[in-house]
Order: sequence, then C-alpha cells, then structure tokens
Amino acid sequence: MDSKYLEQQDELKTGSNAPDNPERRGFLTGAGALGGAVVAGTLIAQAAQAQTTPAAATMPKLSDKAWWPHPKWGKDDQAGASNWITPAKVLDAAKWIKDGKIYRIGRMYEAAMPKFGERAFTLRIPGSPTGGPFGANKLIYHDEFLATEIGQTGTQFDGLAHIGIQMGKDGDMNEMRWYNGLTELEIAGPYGMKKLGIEHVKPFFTRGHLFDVEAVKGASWEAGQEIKVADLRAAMQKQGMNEADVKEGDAVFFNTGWGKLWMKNNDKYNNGEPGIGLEVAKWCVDKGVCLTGADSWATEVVPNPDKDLAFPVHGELICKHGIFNHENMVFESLIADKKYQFVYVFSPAPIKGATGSNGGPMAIT
Ligand code: UVW
Repeated sequence: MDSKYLEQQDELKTGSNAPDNPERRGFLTGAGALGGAVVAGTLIAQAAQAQTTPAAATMPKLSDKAWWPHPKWGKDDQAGASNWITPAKVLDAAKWIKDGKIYRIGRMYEAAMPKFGERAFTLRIPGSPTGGPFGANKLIYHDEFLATEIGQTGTQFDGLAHIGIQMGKDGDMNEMRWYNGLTELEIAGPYGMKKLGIEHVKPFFTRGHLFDVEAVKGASWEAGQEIKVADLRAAMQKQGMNEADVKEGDAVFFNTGWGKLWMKNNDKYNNGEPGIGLEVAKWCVDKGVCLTGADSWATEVVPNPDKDLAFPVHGELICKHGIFNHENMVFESLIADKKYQFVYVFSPAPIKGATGSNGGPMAIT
C-alpha cells in the first residue's frame, strides 16, 4: 500500500487533528502550564498544545490531503483492513498453528482497571438471583447490566468510527472526516453510527508478530519514548524473525513493558505511555498490516515527541488507512514461551453502530 499521506505530515503540524470534544478537552486543559510534564488524570501537555486552534491560513484543506477514496478497498468500503482476511489468508495463517496452544492476549475487565479520562466500567447484577425459580425444576438465573464505553475500556479494539480528523474550521461537521472521507454528518446518529459501525468489520484470523522491544532495551520503556523501526529490527534479530515475514494483512504487536503497571500503578499507566510514532506507522502502512496492538492504552507514544501533535498515529492508521488498533493487551505468556509469531484471532462484537469492541483476543501457536 502506498504511504503518500504519511509523507504529508509536515502539513498536519497545525494541530487541527486534535480532538475537539469538550469533555476530552477537560482532561487536557491546564497541562500546558506544566512545561511538558504529564500529570494525574491524563493531562498531557503536548496534547493540550495541539488543541490550540491554528491560524486559518495553516489549517489543512480538504483538497490537499484527501485520503479518500481508499486506494485498495474503494469509496464505499466500511471494513477497512479487515478486508485482508480472505479464505486464502486464513489458510496461510493456519499453517502457523503447530502445537494447538491458545494464549489469552486480552485482560480481565473490572471496574478498577485503568481508564482514559472519565470513561467508566460499571457492572451490576440485578436481584439475587435476578429471576426464578421457574418450573417444576426450579430454575433460577442471574443477568448482568453493564454501563461502559464498550469499545473504549479495558482491552479495546478501535473501529473506524472511533477516530476522525477535523479538517478546515473547528466545529464544521461537514469537514470532520473519517475513514473513506465520510463526514460527521454522514456517519453520526444518536442510536449508533449510521456508517462505519463495528458490525462492518470482518473477523480476524491472521498471522501475528510480536516485537518485544522491552527485552531489547532490557527494561520497560517510559512515557514519551518512541519506538522506532530500528527497535523493531533489533527485536526481530533478537527473536530470530525476518522483516520479510511481515506480510500484507498480518497483525503486529508491541510489548513495551508498560503493561506491568496495569492494576499496580494505574495513575502512572494512564499518564502517558511509550509507543510507536509516525515512523513505525509509515512502516505499518507500507507493509499493509491489518492491525496494530500493544500492552498500553493507545499503542502510540504519548506525549508525542512532536509537541504539536495529539494521537497522530490513531489518525494515520485508523482514519486514513483503515488499519485497526487493539489496546491494553498482555503478552507475558507468549514472551515466557518465546512465541513471537502466532495466529491472532479476534471477532469484534457486532453491535450495530458501535465504534469499538471489547472481547477476548487470542494468540494460537
Ligand atoms: C483515544 O480515544 C484518543 O484513544 P484510545 O483509542 O486509546 O481510547
């Protein structure tokens, strides 16, 4: 796949790709005064800076950076890089199953887990039990009621309606652009997204490659540290992998060590993270991967080393290229067994109009 849009990054340094959600702005407000430090509550100075409305003259224009129609999947596509998962791809991936071992690479969901901003995870079991007894056999049962951002808490799969880019003037819904150039007015609906909902994403059964950059460094990476392509190459060398092994439609995962903070130091976990930047994003686009994932809450480096940018990898991969992202993953068992290549299996919950999915991703070796 071509990467011409990634090469236009200089034009994007206007900050207009920063989210303009007032609630999210609340998390960012005030961070600028702290000189780049990341403070409790996910206040990110760099992101706050990127919130600044750029001068009109420097705003990106629709005409010079249109990423649509998608060059491979076409203007009407809503499935993005899940289109890579063809029967041939599945058969090829299946060749990597040798010992039949299944690894859980998603985390347990619980109310106390780290969450971005004000997101919530609230589980209630109505009644004790919820109902019954029924019939002569006296059957009883429990239900559950869950209130959460279903695709944005815990181990989360980012769909194509999750990330867009404000083009032109802030607040102009005709210039809030999503995958395939769809506008906010075209996709948004009060009872679910009218387009780009998670139900359009095809189930994944594909080759997965894990880059244990924590092992390369010999220690956990720190917030704000960017994983570069050179680090991936060092991981491949250490793990006995070849760059040519990463093929179109494969999934790539990054282990940074940040996941060790999960439920141990949630404040630190939430306040920035190490991760990939635009250089590795370009590598992913060039490789034609279907998905990225990491042991962190965004996969990408936060704050971004370029203080003008906020979550630029999300914008590049999800919005512009339809490449999915899986966050808050856990790779410890794979690493303990030195299993760096496996079959990644995940089917997003097909909730009509949802922007993401929770669930239980697997690695099969
Ligand atoms: C954002 O929504 C910016 O991040 P995430 O996809 O990590 O939830």
